[in-house]
Amino acid sequence: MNASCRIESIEAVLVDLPTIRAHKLAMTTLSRQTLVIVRLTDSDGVTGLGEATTIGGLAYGEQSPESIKSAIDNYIAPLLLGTDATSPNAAMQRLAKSVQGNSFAKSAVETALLDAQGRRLGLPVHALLGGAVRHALPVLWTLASGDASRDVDEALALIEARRHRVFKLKIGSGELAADIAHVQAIRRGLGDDVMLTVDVNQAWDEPTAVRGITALEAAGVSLVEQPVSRRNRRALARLAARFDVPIMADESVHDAVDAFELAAEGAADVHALKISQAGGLWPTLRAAAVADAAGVGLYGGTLLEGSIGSIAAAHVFAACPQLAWGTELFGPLLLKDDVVLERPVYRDFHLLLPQSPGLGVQLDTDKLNFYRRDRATSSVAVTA
Ligand code: MUC
Ligand code: MG
Repeated sequence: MNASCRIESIEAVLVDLPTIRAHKLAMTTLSRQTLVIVRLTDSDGVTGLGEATTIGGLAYGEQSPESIKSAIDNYIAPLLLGTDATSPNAAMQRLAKSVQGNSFAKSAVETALLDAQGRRLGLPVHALLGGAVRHALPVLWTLASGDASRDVDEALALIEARRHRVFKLKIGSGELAADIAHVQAIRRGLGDDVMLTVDVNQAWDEPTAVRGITALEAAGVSLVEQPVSRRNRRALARLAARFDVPIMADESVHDAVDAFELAAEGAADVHALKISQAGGLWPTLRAAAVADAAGVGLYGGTLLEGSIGSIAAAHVFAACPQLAWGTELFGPLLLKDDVVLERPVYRDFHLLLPQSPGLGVQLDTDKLNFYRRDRATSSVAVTA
């Protein structure tokens, strides 16, 4: 190993991509997604890619695409430039001392460090994480067009194409009765044998959640995700104790400390793992280990990342000993286009894990230049 290999540059680029249809969640409706693409170059000429996304600017979480880029440009890159490129752990330790929070930016940078190190060593990222225990990940699809009959048609076509056979419904944006009617209509359209889950994205208070989950159980829903505010762990625990249907924490569980506290309080039956919420690939594995120790089921979550971020998460989820609830790594399929040469492969209801060095994803620089936000701004300025 060349001990003098240094990090030479870190660039964060905002990319705006259209979605294939509007995607309606409790807190926002998306018709485009912004990727923060990180490109890192080392002194031996090796490059690494990373990505962070969120949903709807500041609608989903406390970090926006713009603040992720700003944290990388102004704080993270200056701390890492000139330091050893061959130890992602040492680099992340350096950041842990001087950058509080900013888990999304840290995740994108750790991904780029691991991608570069994998390319350097000729190993896929999952090998750097200790090795894959599965090479294909089950992937569900989120029905969120906002229209139940369109959702049913979409689901039937995806089952027929053998792309997805489990569907997550996004509810919580409207009145409870309308949300329940929506779930029941989709259940009727798809029949009793199709597995349905719901994500409330924190929209309910506890009494509404009690009424809502009672009705969802009757509709044969298999999993209820984040029914109440992420901060209301006690309510989550009461709901998990009260109902048979498993309750999943998503916004409530970011890292290993959250996983520990939730597990200690018996607050959820299942934890969603998200690389951005955890602050990287290794932190995701640490949160997974806590859940494993507590006997909590695991689910591979998404923040609707494109190909780079989704494949980074896939390497981690492939390395988790337990992944009882599969994944939702469908982000690339929701985007009309992406900034990579070859998009991830989905086959027989699964995402296939790349086996080539690093992430196994190559940047398409023409597409990056076409979709980057600063390019769009300057061309508007020229035509104005
Ligand atoms: C979330 O809240 O889990 C995951 C799937 C989807 O449609 O939205 C995301 C975020
Ligand atoms: Mg969720």
